[in-house]
Amino acid sequence: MTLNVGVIGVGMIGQDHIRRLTTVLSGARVAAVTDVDLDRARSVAAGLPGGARVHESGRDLIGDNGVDAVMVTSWGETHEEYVLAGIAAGKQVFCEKPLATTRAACERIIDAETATGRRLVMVGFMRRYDAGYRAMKETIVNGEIGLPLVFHSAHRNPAVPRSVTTEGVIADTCVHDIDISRWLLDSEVAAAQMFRPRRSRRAPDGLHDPLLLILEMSDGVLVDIEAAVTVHYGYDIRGEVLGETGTVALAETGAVVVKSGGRQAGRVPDDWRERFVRAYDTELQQWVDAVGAGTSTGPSAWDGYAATVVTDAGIEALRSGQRVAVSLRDQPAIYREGGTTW
Ligand code: NAI
Ligand code: ISE
Repeated sequence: MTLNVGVIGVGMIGQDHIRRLTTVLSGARVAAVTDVDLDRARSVAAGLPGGARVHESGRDLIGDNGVDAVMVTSWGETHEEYVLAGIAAGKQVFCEKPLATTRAACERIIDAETATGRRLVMVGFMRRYDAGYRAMKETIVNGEIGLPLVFHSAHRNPAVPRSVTTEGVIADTCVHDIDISRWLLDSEVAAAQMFRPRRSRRAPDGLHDPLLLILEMSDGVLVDIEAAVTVHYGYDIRGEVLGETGTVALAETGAVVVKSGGRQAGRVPDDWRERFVRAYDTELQQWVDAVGAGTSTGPSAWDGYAATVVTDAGIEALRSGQRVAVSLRDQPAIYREGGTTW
């Protein structure tokens, strides 16, 4: 059976996911699209083999009987409305990060999903499907480096639009490092602190870049997250866990290393699309397969909630200059039973 997917928001990642659903993955097709920019939605639909229905709103798309499952790839502030509407319609929803932009919004989603008694939401934390991060996790779980002590995570983007704010970097960029910290270390965040290193002269007005976010995990592990979004040289994701008896780090990602003229060089990816291309493919194939089989998989609404609670704490720490304690509500049973990717 082919899964008919409806896509809300056909900007950069929406179009990239539509490409993979249409030409890379198996078991799904894009049946309908919508966007506040209707011309963009029409043009994307026209480019699909056999076309796709264009809806005037996300709610219309969710109500379309020919849409089996919903993909939310619109701006973060709009996610809550569509995820709640998808849950109300009893449809499986793949929501790009962040699940929602506030703790309260994420809690409303958790309440709505919990009331159905089953998981309907998967959040797009694709790093969990990256071969490098999976090998890191396996190394830690196998005990090869002893207990983890410190995790260094660097998240570097070449450039960002002028509209991006310092707080936006925490909510939109650091959220990936926060999720991967919880997943790799298998523990929750207990407190957050923010530091502002010397500001890059290349940062646009109003943006403090880079930032340093320090997380205290509940088992005492410390995480330092360097977010730098104007590095110019490429998209560079780095990670190393120091353990009691060893260390495990992400390898460089280029296919080859060129040695010439006394120097060696390798490719630095342009952006997240290139760096995580396989991770996005795997993430979405697993979603399609799970939905087709009537089950759920992957990062849950609980994971989305936990990450947003920490980004909220990071933003508060940035404003106050203080250490901010983090606490989560009790975890509902549906998030403790099966359906995980590890
Ligand atoms: P974008 O600005 O390129 O595309 C967003 C699209 O959503 C635009 O076409 C916009 O017109 C549309 N839109 C906005 N509000 C809408 C609404 N209420 N209803 C329908 N359409 C609406 O943004 P981008 O970069 O594609 O990001 C979209 C989402 O995906 C964000 O939540 C972002 O954080 C996430 N994202 C995740 C990535 C990942 O690595 N997992 C990478 C890039 C983005
Ligand atoms: C973007 O929204 C993403 O999610 C990318 O993975 C991240 O690297 C980038 O900083 C965000 O703006």
